[in-house]
Amino acid sequence: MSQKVTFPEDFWWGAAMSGPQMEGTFEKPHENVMDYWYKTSKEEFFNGVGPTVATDFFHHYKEDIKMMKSIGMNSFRTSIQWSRLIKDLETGEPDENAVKFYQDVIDECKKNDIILVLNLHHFDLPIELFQKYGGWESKHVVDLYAKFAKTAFELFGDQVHYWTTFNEPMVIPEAGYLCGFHYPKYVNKGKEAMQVIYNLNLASAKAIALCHEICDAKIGNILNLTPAYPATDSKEDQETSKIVDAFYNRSFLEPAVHGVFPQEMIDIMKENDVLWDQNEEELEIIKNNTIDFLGVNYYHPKRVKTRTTPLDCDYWSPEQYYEEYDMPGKRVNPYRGWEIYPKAIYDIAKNVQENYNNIPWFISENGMGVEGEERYINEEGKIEDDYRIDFYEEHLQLLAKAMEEGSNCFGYHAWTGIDCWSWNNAYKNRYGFIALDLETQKRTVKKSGEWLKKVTEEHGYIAKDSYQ
Ligand code: BGP
Repeated sequence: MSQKVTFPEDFWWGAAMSGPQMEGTFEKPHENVMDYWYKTSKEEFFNGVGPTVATDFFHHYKEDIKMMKSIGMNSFRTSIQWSRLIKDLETGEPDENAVKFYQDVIDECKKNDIILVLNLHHFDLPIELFQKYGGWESKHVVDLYAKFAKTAFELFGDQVHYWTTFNEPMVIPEAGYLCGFHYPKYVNKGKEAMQVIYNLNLASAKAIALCHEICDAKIGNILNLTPAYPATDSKEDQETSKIVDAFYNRSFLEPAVHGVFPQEMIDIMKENDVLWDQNEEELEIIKNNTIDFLGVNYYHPKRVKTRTTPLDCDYWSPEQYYEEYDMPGKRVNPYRGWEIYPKAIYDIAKNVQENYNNIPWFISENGMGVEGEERYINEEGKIEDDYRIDFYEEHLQLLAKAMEEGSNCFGYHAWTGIDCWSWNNAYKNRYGFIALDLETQKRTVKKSGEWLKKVTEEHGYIAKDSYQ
């Protein structure tokens, strides 16, 4: 029997994007780590395409914001690039062109009655701060980030009502220091990764303190929560999944909401002599400056089993406690290689409800990247991305169920509004409600964009199936 899946009338519908993936590098006073990575290793990027032009939001923001509004979005997130806004990285003095650009984006959102969420960091540390100070391993960089945040709040804090300190902070140590996916591409540097986790939490708390002092706005943090499911019911695998959860999820979720770090994580670090450098004053700052709301990026779960073969490296790493479990029969998005498991969205929602004060939260990213979408173009020139609509409907149904049971979710943002550049996949996998022609920069609404409009008008949709 068909069932209507409904959402509150004031629910946020929208999408997330980010400065470094959208704007292009025009007129930026500094390069960020991703710009530098591309400049020095072009061959590592799909078809050699870099962030230089990207989706050219820098020149197209007016039409883009209008177009996003036209497909029903009432809210959207983008990020201010540190490497664009700040001219003098040591003092936090802003760059005039950048102030004008971000002010224009804010004005355009106001004009179109779109709630803007401004994020302060989307993997885009200015490269000089990595080269001079070692990047996020350095507490001086934490203070420079706080200066950047202060400048942003002073400039725009009276006009932007929702801020976030970081996008997926865990990806910085995980992809940059443990797995080697992102610049600086270190592998298994566990001790350094732990210091980065601590410093990012400290930076977030410092920015929250400044936001509350300077503006009348709410501030959150956007975390990629990847529930860690054990391969079997065995006690060992269950314990392993708790350790993985502590290092990869709770390392940011606990301090963000409760102001403290997970005790089992601290115990393991102490046992292995890799505890980060911390002091009482900093821990107080983290304790006293927690988030007002939580953003959750959810793409795929993490399936884990207890490690049976020793990790081949000289460094300590949380990976020595577990191995990825390749579950037979799992659904996978073949273009990105990520498991599709909508039920995790329900599990996340219940976890936030039951263990994190039922804090107001929203899905800040969820989506499906597909390669070669031009094969789905119909006679009218529109991409018929039914697979994406199915993906959203399945996830939303599980979200609605958790909300019916009381989880305090106030919105759903997809990744992404308009196809955008990605960290070394460049434009291989497309995620947008709106297609981008890279040659002409022409934007065309996809079928999923039309679907979104209808969903927002009807505050829900009729489910094709009942997903569990
Ligand atoms: C998230 C990031 C986004 C975006 C998305 C899709 O982790 O916050 O920036 O890129 O993933 O992933 P990808 O672009 O790697 O396919």
